[in-house]
Amino acid sequence: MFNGQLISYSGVQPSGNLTIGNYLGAIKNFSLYSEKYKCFYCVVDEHAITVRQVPAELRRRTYETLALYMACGLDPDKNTLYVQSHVHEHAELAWILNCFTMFGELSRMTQFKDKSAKHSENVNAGLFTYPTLMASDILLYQTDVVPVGIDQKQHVELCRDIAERFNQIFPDTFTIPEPIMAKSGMKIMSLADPTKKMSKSDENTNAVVYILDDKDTMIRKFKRAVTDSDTCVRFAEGKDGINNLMSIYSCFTGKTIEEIEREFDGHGYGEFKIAVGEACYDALAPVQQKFNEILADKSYLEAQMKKGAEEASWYARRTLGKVQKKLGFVKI
Ligand code: ATP
Ligand code: LTN
Repeated sequence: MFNGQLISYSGVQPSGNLTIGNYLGAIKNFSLYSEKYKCFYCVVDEHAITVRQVPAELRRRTYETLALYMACGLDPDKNTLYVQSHVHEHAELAWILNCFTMFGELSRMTQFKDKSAKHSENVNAGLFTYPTLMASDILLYQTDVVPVGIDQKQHVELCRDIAERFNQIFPDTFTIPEPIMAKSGMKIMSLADPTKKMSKSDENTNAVVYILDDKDTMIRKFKRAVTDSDTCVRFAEGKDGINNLMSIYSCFTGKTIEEIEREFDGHGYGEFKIAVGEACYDALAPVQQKFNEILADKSYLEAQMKKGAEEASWYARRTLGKVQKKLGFVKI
């Protein structure tokens, strides 16, 4: 809450091409809050460098992620859309929060365990303290709700713990945020291994459907999706692959699982997979078209980036100033 206004905040890393997991689990839901909340959606480039990035690609993806926010329906006049490194308060508050976060808490984070196993040659301190930078993002804006996929729930809960700890010592500093997750779509699974989350940094590009994939590519990937030896399209325990495809189809068409089971009664997996690919493309084609238009106008994007950073800075400065004062930092 900021000046009586409810706040929604979230971020996406420009660490790869965005997937339908990012879309269904996060970005698609961002615009649901535009009317009732003051919304901040950030391209978190500082988070992305916890894993090595090629500079030119990071730069390109930062523009692309911002363009994709807009193409997915986030109006820059109604939402504050900006890039994390343009607002230096994020890194400053993160340092302070590091001093209120326990080593044991960070050690328990699943994402840290997964990413340090995946990047064993580069287990850097930033990867370890990643959740305090995320807490800083959220707390700087006195956020009420954080729309995320389920994999980020643990980080938002840690953010709540840090904020409560800080508030106990220095009362009324931070709003305590709530993670909110889409009912379906909060965890889209890999097409190659449906027990694993679909992830934009997966090296197997066949496991992942990107928002910007063309129609043939989408259909080809769904056709190759790992399923089971059953032939009947029904949602059941142990049928991870088919369950995942049914969830994706449900998210893109708005149909319930029961409706989907009825629709494909007597039809095989092959037919169903093609229908999933077509529904996915039909829903994303307008996003792709808008994305290409926005990305073509770099000066427009840069102007929006600047405007977003100025808006965000105003809020961030206020919270950081309050925190510094409470801590006893001398103001000059
Ligand atoms: P990386 O592979 O680089 O870790 P990622 O694909 O996990 O990236 P993030 O930038 O970390 O994506 O996540 C952005 C948002 O998308 C977060 O809210 C996250 O919870 C959500 N998200 C990511 N993957 C999925 C998924 N497979 N299903 C649902 N939501 C997802
Ligand atoms: N950690 C998140 C991205 C992220 C975020 C945030 C999400 C960074 N800062 C603030 C919500 C709120 C991720 O890896 N998906």
